[in-house]
Amino acid sequence: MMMTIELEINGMSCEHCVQTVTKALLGVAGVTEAVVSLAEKRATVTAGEEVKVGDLVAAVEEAGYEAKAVLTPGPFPSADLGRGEKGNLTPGPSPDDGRGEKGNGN
Ligand SMILES: [Cu+2]
Repeated sequence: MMMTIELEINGMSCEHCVQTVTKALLGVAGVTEAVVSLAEKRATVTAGEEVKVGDLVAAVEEAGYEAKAVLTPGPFPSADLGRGEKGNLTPGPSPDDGRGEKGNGN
């Protein structure tokens, strides 16, 4: 089974750096895909479950860049979804509010 690992990459300044980091990531055994974004300082790596985040970080650092695992809480179907969506907040009062739930103890 494949998993997706997100890394924050620091130190990249041009497309060449992107290539270098991409190659470094692809050089890790078990990695099938590595998409590196210069603008976002982000690497999205698709790899087998046996691949450790530490291995990826080490590979990037060996190539001369800084890498840091980006923790994604819970299942994240697509990182593109819900990004910069407007109207995602619920400003209205929720029906459960104002019931005087607190102050029930003591
Ligand atoms: Cu460069």
